[in-house]
Amino acid sequence: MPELFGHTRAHVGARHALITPDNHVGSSLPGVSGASAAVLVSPAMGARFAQTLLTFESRGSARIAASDVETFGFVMAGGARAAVGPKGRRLGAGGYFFAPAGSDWSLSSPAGGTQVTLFQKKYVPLAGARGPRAILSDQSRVRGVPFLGDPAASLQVLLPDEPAFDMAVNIFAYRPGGHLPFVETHVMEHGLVMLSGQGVYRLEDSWYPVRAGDAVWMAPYCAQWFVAMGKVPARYLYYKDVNRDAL
Ligand code: UGY
Ligand code: MN
Repeated sequence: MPELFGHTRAHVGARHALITPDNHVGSSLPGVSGASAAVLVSPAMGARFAQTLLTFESRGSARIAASDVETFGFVMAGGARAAVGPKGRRLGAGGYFFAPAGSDWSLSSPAGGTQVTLFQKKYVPLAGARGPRAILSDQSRVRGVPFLGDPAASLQVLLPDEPAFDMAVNIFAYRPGGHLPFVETHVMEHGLVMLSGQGVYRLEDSWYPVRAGDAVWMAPYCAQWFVAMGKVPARYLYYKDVNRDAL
């Protein structure tokens, strides 16, 4: 729903940000053609990762060369062929891929209007461990488990929780009225996009109504809490850095 002129729910602060769909402005990114790329979270605002929304025309593509950056991509709507190094398959809505640092990746032959959320960070290698593997999968293959035993808040963990992986990406699904059990403050950073439904997010000492399409950045130690509101479940996809020492 568009906001009244001159008004926005967006807020960009030093330790958290809310970006709503009416704020998006596309950038042109190397390797991306026939697509708009809205960089919603980035080091330019203080984050240590990037969260980007790609929206493809039917002749669009993304062809990204191998580097020290790792990429997680989640198909929000539509579908496209995804390839990571030599592995490839078509992903529909809910499909996702993980391209480790050192692997090239691509998205091609998209249906017009396909939207893909990317989380990207510089990989932090772990001494003595091999790097993480490429993944092409779908949310429907990942079971949701009650978060800390609460059936009103269910968590799907999309990437393996193994020392090689230094990023986690999960989906949280809340029944109306379901909420995080307590106000979290932790060293891990988050990038988040609301997939469906609505609710209220507490970020530091502010409370924001949020709904599908909204993106949120939470810096390390940003106090955070969520409650789902309304008649339908609320779901969000989120990133966090994991499995590495603080120093
Ligand atoms: O994994 C998490 O830290 C998660 N419980 N945080 C959040 O949903 N804001
Ligand atoms: Mn958290």
